[in-house]
Amino acid sequence: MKLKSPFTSSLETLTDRKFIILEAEDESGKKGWGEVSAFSSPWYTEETLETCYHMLKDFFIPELMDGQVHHPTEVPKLLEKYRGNRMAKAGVEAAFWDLYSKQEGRTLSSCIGGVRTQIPAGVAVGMNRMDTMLSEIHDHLQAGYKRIKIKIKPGHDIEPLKIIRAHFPGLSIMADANSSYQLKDISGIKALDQFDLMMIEQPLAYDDIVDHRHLQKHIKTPICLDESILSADDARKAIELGSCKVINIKPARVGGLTEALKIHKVCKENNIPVWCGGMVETGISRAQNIALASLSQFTIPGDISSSSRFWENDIIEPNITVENGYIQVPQSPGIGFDIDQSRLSNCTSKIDVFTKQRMRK
Ligand code: OSB
Ligand code: MG
Repeated sequence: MKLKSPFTSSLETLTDRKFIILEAEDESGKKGWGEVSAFSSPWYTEETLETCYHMLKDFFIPELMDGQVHHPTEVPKLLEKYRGNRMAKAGVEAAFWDLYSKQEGRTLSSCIGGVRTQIPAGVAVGMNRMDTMLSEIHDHLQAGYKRIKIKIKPGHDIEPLKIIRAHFPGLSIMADANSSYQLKDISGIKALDQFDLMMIEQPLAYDDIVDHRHLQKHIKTPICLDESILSADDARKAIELGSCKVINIKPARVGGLTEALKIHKVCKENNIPVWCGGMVETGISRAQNIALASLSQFTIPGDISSSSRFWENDIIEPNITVENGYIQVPQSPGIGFDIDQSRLSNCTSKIDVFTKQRMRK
């Protein structure tokens, strides 16, 4: 799927997006949908769509076909013996969650303990020319977004934030560094305190928890961890150390909704606010994210925007829309959106079918 316009972070410019879309079907023909939102190259996590395909085809799907899944939380248990590869695991678990909620005739939100009927929308703005960024932010505010996230990196931080803050004095702004700073840049990061940011996301290394603790002691701006929180245990350790004051939860990054729910629980017990991140993904993942963000500890608007933020044509119907800054949590069973089959087949390049029969040796 081609993005409407390129999206640039400290690490990568995305112009096109490929996905693995999973459809899980039960004996009665009910279907559930999931998405693997790994990227084509390993710039955000170590996984790629190719490694995910390999994991799914050669390990995860055969394992699930051999076993019995009565509830989606059993998916991570069955896959536990395979290390890592969280995005591949999250994609297949997502299909089971959608299928399970449809079998139950309930919304995904209610199956996972959601309490909100609408969630506040937020939007991420990539690095760009200053005038482009300003008009983009202006348009997003016009469309009702409550919160803007700006991508930053050393050398592209103070200046853009100064200008943006001057143009939008009361705006809720957060900044995402995607691990582009080092501990020795501490004075540069401290200078960001003047902009009254809601938080700075993942300033230091993608796999660091300890150095963020040192940094947090020296800056006022709350640190939010994204890349370095892969599990509920990571969340517990980061909170215990004081390495962050906020956590971004993305089901894809942590191995699926079950682990995301565990992180939510740890954060709730420790009064750490959370928000739901995004991966420039299709409506299938966005729908799952909406359900997740309906849980009580999601008190901060996440990177959950409308289908039209990145796509001319999303693969779900109806499209996700933002009204007065909010997205309604859908009321129909499962993820609550249908798949636009013709749109999906138009952008599909390859289909594999796995059945119990075929998997039996
Ligand atoms: O770091 O949060 C991130 C997009 C792709 C990969 C990582 C990140 C992002 C975003 C945009 O910041 C989130 C979105 O709107 O989908
Ligand atoms: Mg991030």
